[in-house]
Amino acid sequence: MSATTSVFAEVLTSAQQQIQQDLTLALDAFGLPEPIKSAVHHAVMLGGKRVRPALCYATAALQPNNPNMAAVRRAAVAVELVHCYSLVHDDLPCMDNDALRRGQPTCHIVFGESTALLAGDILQSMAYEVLSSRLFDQGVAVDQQIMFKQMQLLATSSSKMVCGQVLDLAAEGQRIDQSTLENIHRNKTGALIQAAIMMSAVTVFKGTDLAITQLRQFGQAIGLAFQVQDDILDITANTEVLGKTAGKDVQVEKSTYPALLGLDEAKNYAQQLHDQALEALAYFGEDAKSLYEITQFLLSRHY
Ligand code: GRG
Repeated sequence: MSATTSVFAEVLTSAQQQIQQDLTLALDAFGLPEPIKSAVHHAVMLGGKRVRPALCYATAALQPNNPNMAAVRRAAVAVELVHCYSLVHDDLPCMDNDALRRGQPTCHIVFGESTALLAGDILQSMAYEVLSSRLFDQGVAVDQQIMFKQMQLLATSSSKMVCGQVLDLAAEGQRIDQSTLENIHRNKTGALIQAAIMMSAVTVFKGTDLAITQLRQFGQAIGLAFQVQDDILDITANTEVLGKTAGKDVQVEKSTYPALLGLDEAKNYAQQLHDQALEALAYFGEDAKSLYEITQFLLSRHY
C-alpha cells in the first residue's frame, strides 16, 4: 500500500471506529425487543464503509475544537441509520431482491421479509429520536436551532432519496437521457450524502456564510460522483470485493452512466465531478484536509 493510500485509509478507519462506538451506544439506548433488535443490529453493525459519518466528522473538522461535537456525532449516527434503512428496503424482494449486502446475507434472508421491513421502518424513526435526543451531550446545553436544522436536512434528503428510488424503478428497461439519469442519482444517492455534510456544516457555520455555499457545491459534486463510481463498480468489480451482487444493474436493465456514456466516458465524468468537488474545497485550504482525503478515496475506491 502506498503512503497516499494509507492516508486515505486512515481518515476512514478513524471514522469507522468512532461511528461503530456511537452506533453501539445509540442502539443500546433503545432496548428493542427481539427479533427486531437482532435485525437492526444486523442491518447497522455489520460492515459498511461509513462514508456518510466520515463526511460528517471531516466537515466538523473544518473548525478545530468544534463546541457542537455532540450534535455532529448525533448527525453521523442518524444519517447512517437512514442509510442502513434504505439498504434494507432496497434489498427486499419487492425492490432489488438481493441476497447479499456488506458481504452478509441481507436482512430479509436472515430474519424474514416482515421483520426486515419493520427493521427498516424503525431505523428511520430511530434516526430522528437520536437527532432530537441529548445523546453524547455530557451536560452541555443543546442548541435547539442546530437540532431543528439537522432534522429538516435529514427529512428533506430522506424524502428525496425515496423519490429518487421511485424514478429509478420507473426507468428500469427504459431509455433515458443524461439529465433524467442525473436527476435520479442526485435524489437517490446524492441528497443523503449532501445532507451528511450539511448536517455537520450547520454546527460550524451560519446559513449566510460563504463556507455553506462552498460545502453545498462540494456535497452536490461528491454525491453525484459517488453514484457514478457505484455504477462503474457494478460492472468492473466482483461480488466478493463489493460485498453485494455485481452486475445487477445490467441484469435488471438499470439506467447507469456506463450504459449511457460508455465506461471510459463514465470514468471521465466521475473524474470531472471529483475535480469540481476539490475546487469547492479549495476555499478552506489546509482545514479541509480530511474532506480532501475522503474525496480522493471515493474516486479510487474498489468497493
Ligand atoms: C421507502 C420502501 C422504501 C424503500 C426505500 C430509498 C430506498 C428504498 C432505496 C434507495 C437507496 C439506495 C440503495 C441508493 C443507492 C445508493 C448507494 C450507492 C448505496 C450504497 O452505499 P455505500 O456504498 O454502502 O455507502 P455501504 O455498505 O458502504 O454503507
